[in-house]
Amino acid sequence: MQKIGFIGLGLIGTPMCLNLIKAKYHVSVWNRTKSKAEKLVQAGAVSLESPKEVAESSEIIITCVSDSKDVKEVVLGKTGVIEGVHEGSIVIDMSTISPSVTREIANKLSSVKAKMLDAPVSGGVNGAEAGVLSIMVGGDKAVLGKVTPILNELGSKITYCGGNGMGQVTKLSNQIIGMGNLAAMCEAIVFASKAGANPEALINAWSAGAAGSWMVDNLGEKVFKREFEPGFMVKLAQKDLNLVLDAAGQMDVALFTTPIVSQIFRATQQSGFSDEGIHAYVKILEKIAGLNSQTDLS
Ligand code: NA7
Repeated sequence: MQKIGFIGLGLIGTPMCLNLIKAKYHVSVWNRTKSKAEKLVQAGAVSLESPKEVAESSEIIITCVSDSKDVKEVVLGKTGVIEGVHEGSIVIDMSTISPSVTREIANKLSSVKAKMLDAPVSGGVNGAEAGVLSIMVGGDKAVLGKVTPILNELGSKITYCGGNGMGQVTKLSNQIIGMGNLAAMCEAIVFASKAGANPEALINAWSAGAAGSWMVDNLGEKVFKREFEPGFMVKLAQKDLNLVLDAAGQMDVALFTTPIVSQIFRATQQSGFSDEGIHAYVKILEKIAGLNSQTDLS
């Protein structure tokens, strides 16, 4: 079985990495905050001292860190992946970052004969734990063929989207829809709650009709139960919408809903909810509407 290196053991990276260990792959790991690697070591991974070491001892290197600059740092930095790769190494970046930065990193890796796929994911922590993520892949299709068995351990839907950067373009467009959906659901919750609607009736009715969505099914009830632990954090949603707006600006594409949603996420962040789940977005709307708390569903 191929040797896999995993870099970035955050909320999403950790369960993904655990699934690879469970699938009996030989996995080495590196995380900036070393203590987060302990859980993986207990499960059978080997913890190494740098992304370079991980690349030296692996055929496939997966990165799952926060933003464009962070992927650049772990891949192209002084003790980065690029210093340890060998001919034929495959780097799979599963972070959500800028399409243009992705292409820049892929070009640098190809100059040392390593291949890169961008493979951002959708589905949150629950999807990562259950191994049912939607994985959007950019890069060489033949390279994807070589790592498909690995991606099958992480996701239930793998979509080939085109050359390098197109996985990221697909993911960013996914975020336009997803965060727009979340924003609409939060507005609907505040509107109906202020009118005195029953939370359970709302969720039942919405999910069965045209308003049904992943957001309604997964986060609607959490809003009513006031459960804001993150599956996907406010600060990362804000990061993704900034990536969307940057890329749209580069292409001169006018977007109308996304900038408003982004500003409300910024207000959510500035109000101290940066590390909460994305549905904390509702708290800003509740405040503006003079609505302090929702009825508990239970
Ligand atoms: P988290 O839980 O915020 O985790 C982020 C991870 O990225 C975590 O392991 C961080 O290390 C690591 N990180 C961030 N910046 C760096 C730099 N500069 N160098 C090394 N490591 C870094 O995010 P998620 O797991 O939810 O999401 C990860 C990506 O998938 C992100 O692009 C999402 O949009 C999708 P730390 O533990 O803080 O030392």
